Amino acid sequence: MSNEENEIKLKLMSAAINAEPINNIYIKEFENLIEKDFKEFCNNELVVNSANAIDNLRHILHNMQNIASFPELHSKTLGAIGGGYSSGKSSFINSFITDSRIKLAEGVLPVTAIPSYVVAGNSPKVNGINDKGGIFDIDFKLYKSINHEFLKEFAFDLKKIIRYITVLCPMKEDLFDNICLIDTPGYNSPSSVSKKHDFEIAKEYIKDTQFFIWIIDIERGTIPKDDLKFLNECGFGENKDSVQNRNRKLYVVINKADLKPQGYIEDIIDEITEVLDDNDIIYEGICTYSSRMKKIYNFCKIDIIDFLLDQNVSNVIYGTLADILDDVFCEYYLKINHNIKENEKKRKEVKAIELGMIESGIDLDSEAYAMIEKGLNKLTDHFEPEESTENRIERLNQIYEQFLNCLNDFCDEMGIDRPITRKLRKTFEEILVEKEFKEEFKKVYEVWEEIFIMLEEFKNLFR
Ligand SMILES: Nc1nc2c(ncn2[C@@H]2O[C@H](COP(=O)(O)OP(=O)(O)OP(=O)(O)O)[C@@H](O)[C@H]2O)c(=O)[nH]1
Ligand SMILES: [Mg+2]
Repeated sequence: MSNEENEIKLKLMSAAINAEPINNIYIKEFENLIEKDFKEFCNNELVVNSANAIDNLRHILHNMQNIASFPELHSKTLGAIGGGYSSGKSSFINSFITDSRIKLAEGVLPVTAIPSYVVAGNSPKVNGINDKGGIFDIDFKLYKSINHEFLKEFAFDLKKIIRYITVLCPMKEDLFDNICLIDTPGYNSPSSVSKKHDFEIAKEYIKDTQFFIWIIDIERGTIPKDDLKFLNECGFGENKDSVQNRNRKLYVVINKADLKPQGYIEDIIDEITEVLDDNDIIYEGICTYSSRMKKIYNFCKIDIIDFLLDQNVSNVIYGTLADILDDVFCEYYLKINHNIKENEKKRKEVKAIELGMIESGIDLDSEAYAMIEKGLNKLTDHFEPEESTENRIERLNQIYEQFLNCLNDFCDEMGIDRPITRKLRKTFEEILVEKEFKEEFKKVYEVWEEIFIMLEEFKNLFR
């Protein structure tokens, strides 16, 4: 290694280690609310699995940290690019970047080691975000060479310190002004420790995304079994409920089509479509593409450009985060009410037993009756509320409001749009009614969509 190379590496390492997180009072406040106030609240309310609730609140916090580190991302629709290693994920993104100075690292050996969040912007900029949420500059030239091999030369695992990289660069405008593409490491990189671990990491990347583009190398001749397994685990197959799949859309790209003759390209798209259908994978479209030639060869359903155009709408992040918050506290609201009603029901049942005994003509002065009555009274006490319903709901309202105000203040400071209705806090009843309405609407919409597809197929039959 030359002296110059050594120096570059040292510089990167110290920048990555020393970058301090953005100091944002609302992020600190939100963290404190989780770690102190909410944990205390959970000690009083045991009706809900608090571990899940805390995970969801931390998920909001994590999003707030991401927004603060890279504000250009906050209103974007997130799309992850996934697929086997060397299938051409990074090259696929490169094919849309219009400034030759910026390029994601590509290569035949496993390359992408740290995920990159790529957003369109006129002045190119590459930043690394470390494990504390601190930001540091990365030189364009250096960025091109950050791959598995490069990272191996460090004495420790730099991947654990650099959480992700953000890339601002000129891209095809009409397609990407509202999109952020995430370049992920292959889910099956041969240099990795364990396949299961890779699967889990890759799944984490798609957790917050609205769409997913799956890249297959045309040279594989089909869609590999592991790809199908992965897509299924991500909720695109029959196994829809396994991972939260908030209406995420899937598009499949068969890459490197420039390497094959036209006849082969036509056959392979039919073959892969058939396998996807046989495995009940739900996808919006599939195409054969060459990242090298920047060319679409053929497609099924819609082509990749139209798919990207459909995704290119601004994403209201506030709504997504506020919905998660609502879900956490609505669950408490429902469970507290359920718990109160259940106890009331049990008290009535105990009373009914007592009345039944009296009606049966039991000797009220007998020792047996006295014993049973004592037992029943104890049972009634057991179901007696220790605290009034009003108190419990009031405490719930208070902590919910603290979280919501903190999130609102944070969004205002970051310039994130908030729908006007959210400025007035809704009651839990209103939130629940709204949720029910949304679910009903979704069901009706799905039926309409099915009818529409059937009509299209019917029309095609007579063409
Ligand atoms: N001929 C041809 N080669 C391609 C195309 N796309 C990518 N490649 C090549 O395939 C190899 C892998 O491409 P990458 O973009 O690094 O693949 P990746 O999926 O990002 O790989 P990992 O990050 O290692 O998982 C590189 O050598 C690319 O030059 C294409 O459309 N045509
Ligand atoms: Mg890559």
